[in-house]
Amino acid sequence: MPDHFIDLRSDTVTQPSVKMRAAMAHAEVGDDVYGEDPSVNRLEERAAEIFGKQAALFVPTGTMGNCIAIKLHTRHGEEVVCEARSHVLDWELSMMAWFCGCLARALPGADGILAWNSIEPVLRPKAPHNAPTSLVCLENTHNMAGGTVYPLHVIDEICREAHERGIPVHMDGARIFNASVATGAPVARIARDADSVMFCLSKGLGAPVGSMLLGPHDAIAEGRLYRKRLGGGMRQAGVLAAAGLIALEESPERLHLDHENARFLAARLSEMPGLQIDPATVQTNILIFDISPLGISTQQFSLELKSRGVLANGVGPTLMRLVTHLDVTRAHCERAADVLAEVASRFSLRASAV
Ligand code: TLP
Repeated sequence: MPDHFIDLRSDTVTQPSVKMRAAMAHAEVGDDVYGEDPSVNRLEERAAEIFGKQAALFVPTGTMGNCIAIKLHTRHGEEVVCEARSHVLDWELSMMAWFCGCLARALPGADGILAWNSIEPVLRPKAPHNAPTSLVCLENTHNMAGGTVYPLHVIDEICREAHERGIPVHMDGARIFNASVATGAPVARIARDADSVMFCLSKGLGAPVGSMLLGPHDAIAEGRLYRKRLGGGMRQAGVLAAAGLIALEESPERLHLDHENARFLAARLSEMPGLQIDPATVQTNILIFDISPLGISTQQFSLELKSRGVLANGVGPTLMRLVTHLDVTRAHCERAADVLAEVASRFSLRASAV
């Protein structure tokens, strides 16, 4: 996208920093399929250390990381409990079914957050008519619920109760560092009891490519084979890992700025005619708001914003999403808010005239 656009479509759109590009240019590399890429090995060791897990696997995307995790924990024909708007269900081209052969048991969670008392009744034992539940997936932060964060005691209870029944828990922690900033708890504490956790280097942390899957040695060794099967054996991937290491070490400490910018935008949006959002629900870097009172589609709303230099996507017929990230400053947010106000006023006037 040309420079003059303020891009709030996702935190995936960030550009690698000058420091990342320099590290990529000078990265020590080897063939990672042979386990010989020193930069990838360093990134995997460092991620495992930060998360307090035995091992880590560098994967090209969060989608691949989640898919490998689900495959590791399940067998064909089994059930996976997940939230009804979760990324593993809605945004990963049904890899849970297509590759893992599993059925999603989708549960609506208030603000995207599941609780043990809603999970327990849908668990299915192995029985003549039942495919057993073999995994619980938690998404933290929850993207489509607006970047919401799991309280620690909720994760702890879900993991404890699931484990008592022999069911593992996978955490889709694509934005777990945002959850860490919001709760003040280290990522190792948040994911402490999860059997596997995936996080993305290429979202708020700002790396150009890559995600990590973490868990026990044996599972990650097997995960390496699934990564290869899925075409994710990336050879001299150290050029990517070098940027990932910088993202991992340096970016978490600036994420609070993205959260402050999201709260600023939410406060402004809540005062605009025809836009519905409760600013108190914005906990991290994602805002979701309803434009139904304007009487236009989210596609049209996006086009109106785009023609004024702001990029934002619809995530449903009446829901829009804004995501703050490291390439969006407070000044950008102020400009974007002015543009949103102009479009909202114009169409709410038109809606009230009809
Ligand atoms: N999310 C993307 C889109 O796919 C919707 C975005 O713009 O937010 N888990 C969660 C919670 C995610 O939000 C995403 C990406 C992924 C997994 C997958 O990561 P990638 O895009 O690397 O496959």
